[in-house]
Amino acid sequence: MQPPYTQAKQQYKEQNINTDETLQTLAHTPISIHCWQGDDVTGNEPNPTTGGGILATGNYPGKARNINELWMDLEKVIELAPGPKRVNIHAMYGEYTVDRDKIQPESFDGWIEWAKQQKVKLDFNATLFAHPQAETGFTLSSKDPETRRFWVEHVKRCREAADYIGRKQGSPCIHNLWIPDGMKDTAIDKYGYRKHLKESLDTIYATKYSHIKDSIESKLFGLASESYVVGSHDFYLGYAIQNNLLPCLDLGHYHPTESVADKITAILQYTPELMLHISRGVRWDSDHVPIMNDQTTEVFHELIRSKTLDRVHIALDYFDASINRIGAWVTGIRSTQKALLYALLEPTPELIKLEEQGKYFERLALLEEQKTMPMGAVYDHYCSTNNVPVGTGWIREVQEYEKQVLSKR
Ligand code: RNT
Ligand code: ZN
Repeated sequence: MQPPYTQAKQQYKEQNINTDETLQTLAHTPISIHCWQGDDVTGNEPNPTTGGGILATGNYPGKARNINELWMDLEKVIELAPGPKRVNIHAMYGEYTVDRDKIQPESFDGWIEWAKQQKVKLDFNATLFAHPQAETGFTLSSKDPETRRFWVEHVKRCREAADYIGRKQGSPCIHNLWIPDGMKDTAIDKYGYRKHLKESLDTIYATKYSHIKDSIESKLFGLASESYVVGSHDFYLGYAIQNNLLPCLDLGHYHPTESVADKITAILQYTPELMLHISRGVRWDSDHVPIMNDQTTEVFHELIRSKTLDRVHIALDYFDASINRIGAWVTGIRSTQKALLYALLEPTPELIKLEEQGKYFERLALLEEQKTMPMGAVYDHYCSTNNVPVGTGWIREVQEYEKQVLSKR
């Protein structure tokens, strides 16, 4: 009997798909792993607080209690998922004792050093939540000038730090901005808050840097911003187009039946690049562990079919504190890669031909046939050539790590 990969390769070849080339593309597509799955978005500040629209539910034992444990856990995660990775950090994970409007680029030297050892590049997020100055529910759009000044200054310093990181690592660092601003109940002066937000952004982005790419992330609603979100999709889309920034689309930040996939080729007519936060919305929560479902596969189909993969940055964003955190992390990474691989293994030229000929039954049937093609054998081959556990092997490794390390915390 032929090995499964040889068989799969042959089967895909019959559809004019070269699986080796496909895996090359996968091997050149980095996924930016968020650091905050490891400690339920706690961060590394001296007096951590929670709140500000973000909440990790659950209390599964073994959470990283400090930055060294977080690094150690991330190293395990990096080991268990194949392919190129970046690591996405938040300002609150820096090593500093000052307030957030005073942080310095050097506070991230530890991360830069660690990333170098791990052969990963870093991305960055300003942290405008879990802080006393964010307790009113408003930051950059606040009506209080001092609150606005504080957060504008924080984001300015974050962009400076991200530029420092980008320069040191020789690869642009994406600086993403998400703010929790909004209201639980009916807001009246929606225009006023949005005007403040626009002015704050104008001040922030007036400084140009050459080693960062700026992305801005919208949301539909959040904890305590159920009725009104200042930084809505329309707000940031307009701002991004007008100012040549990257919109950041988080898969959990839209109406459940709204297709994020469909937005991609619409937006890319107007912005050079965009940023994705791969997540999974479940009812009110936007941050469940991503799985390979219609939502994720459709997003990647869209990127492959439109040949825009190189214009889109793939980052992860979820936090589940109710299951083994390393397991949650790795599940999301591997599922994201599988969704991408599934899209890469599609006979797109053939489907386009059928579409142009008006052969819509054939288009639908061919699409459905893809679902039972042997993609698993191709992914397993990718794992084995990357020296990562094949198939379910990684689950046992997570269990072992839990026994040896996590259960002792
Ligand atoms: C919040 C946004 C944002 C955060 C991270 C921690 O709804 O999705 O991206 O999850 O910055
Ligand atoms: Zn997000």
